[in-house]
This record gives sequence, structure tokens and C-alpha cells, in this order.
Amino acid sequence: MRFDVITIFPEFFTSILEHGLLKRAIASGHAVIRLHDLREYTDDRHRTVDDRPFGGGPGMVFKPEPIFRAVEALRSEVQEKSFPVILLSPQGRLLTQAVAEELSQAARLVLICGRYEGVDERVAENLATDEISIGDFVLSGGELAAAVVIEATIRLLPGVLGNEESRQQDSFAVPAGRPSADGHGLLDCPHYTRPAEFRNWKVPDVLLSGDHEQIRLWRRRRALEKTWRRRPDLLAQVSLSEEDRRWLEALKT
Ligand code: 9D3
Repeated sequence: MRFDVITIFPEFFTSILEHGLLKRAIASGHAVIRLHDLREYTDDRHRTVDDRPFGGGPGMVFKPEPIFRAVEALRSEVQEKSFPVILLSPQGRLLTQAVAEELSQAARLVLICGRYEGVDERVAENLATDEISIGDFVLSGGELAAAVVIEATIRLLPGVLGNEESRQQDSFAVPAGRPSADGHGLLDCPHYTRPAEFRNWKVPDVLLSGDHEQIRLWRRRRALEKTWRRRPDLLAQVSLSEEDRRWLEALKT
């Protein structure tokens, strides 16, 4: 899968591309990430990317011309002219695991990172095919959001997690079902490792008992409990057994 990122801060991405999963996905050829400096697509001496908003108001707005020029330069490189062009913006649809799965189906994505107060609306209306936000909080620009989209998408590509089972296995190993962030499961149960006692805090006995049925039940209950307390919205999307329902009822009393 190929990613083209249009940004005024290409160097912003270098460290995340040099570590962990993204580094491996690039080294193994599963992902190609090209960074494009928006200023390279300006045509004035000052390499101007922004201007004052029509109608007045604070701050600056990204001009449309450099962004159109950058995307059109990418289009002219390839046969296939129709690929998703995503504007990262606070007005976009929310990134979820389902959206990441949808994006991971594309052979190629263009990501446009805005800055300042925003991007000329003609980019959203006539150039971008999609507008995505990573959540209801204020960032200073689209770069961190683009990095989040890239990581969430790349880890879904076949072969990237190394062993194809690990993702699947997650969903079996976690009695709660699929991992929390995918929006189809419960929050994860607590995890512990050695030492069994650390500064007087003990690992729950059941986890040391070797009784796998009791361990499974304990994990399921902790996951149900944490989800009910912190993310009751997730419970609505999960299929619950009779045993689960009884435990939830017990929690509520
Ligand atoms: C404080 C400025 N806001 C005035 C009401 C508007 C605003 C403009 C531009 C807020 C943030 C930004 C820059 N943010 C992004 O480009 C962005 C973003 C985000 O801020 N939150 C979550 N997802 C994203 S994706 C891109």
C-alpha cells in the first residue's frame, strides 16, 4: 500500500517511520510512504501556503492552489487516477477501526495535512474524497492525525503483523472478544506479569492457580466490569451470554 502525505512539516514523520511496526512494514515492502512538502508546490518567491480568511477573523487559511497542484502532480504519475484523497480535519468523520479497515482496502491513499485555522473549503469540496478527524479534541494540525491513520491502516495489511494469527489470536486469547478499540468488543481485562508480588501489590490468586476455566471466567468478568464502568456505549454492540448478563446484573446491584 502506498501513502502520499502532503504537509508543510515532512520531517515531522521521520521518527515514526523509523520505529517498530511502520519501520518493519516499510522494510518488508508492505508499505511505501512518500512525504511531499507543500511548499514545493507554491510558485512565489516566499513559497506562500496560507493567506488571510475572506470575511475576516483570526488566523490564516491554507490556500487551495498548492494543495490542488500537489494532488494533481501525484495523479499524473499513475495510470489509476481514482484513489482516496483524505483531508485530515476536525470536521471529518471520526476514525474508527471500521474506517481503518475500509482504508486498508485501498492500494493507495493521499493524506492532506492542514495547519492554522483551516484549509480553503474548495479542497474539501472539490479535491478530497473523504474528510477524517481522529477525535473531538483540538490539535494544531493534521500531521499527528495522519500518522494515526497511517499506523491504524498499515497494521491491518495482510502480513504486516508478521504472524497472521497474532491478530486473530488476540481475539481468542482475550476472552472479551475482539480488542477494545475495534468497536466490536469489550475493553480488555487486566494483565499481569512477574513478580507475583510488587511493593505489596499482589497479582490476583486466580491467575496463579492454573485453573484455566476459572481464569477464563475471571478475565471475562473483569472485561465486562471495566467496560460497563468506563465505556457502557460498547456494551450495546457486544453479544452477551446468559452468564455475562447475570454478572452485569450483579454489578449493578
Ligand atoms: C482552535 C481552532 N479551532 C477554532 C474553532 C478550529 C481548528 C482549526 C484547525 C481546530 C483545529 C485545527 C487543526 N486540527 C486539525 O487539522 C485536525 C484535527 C484535530 O484538531 N482534531 C482531531 N482530528 C483532527 S484531523 C486534523
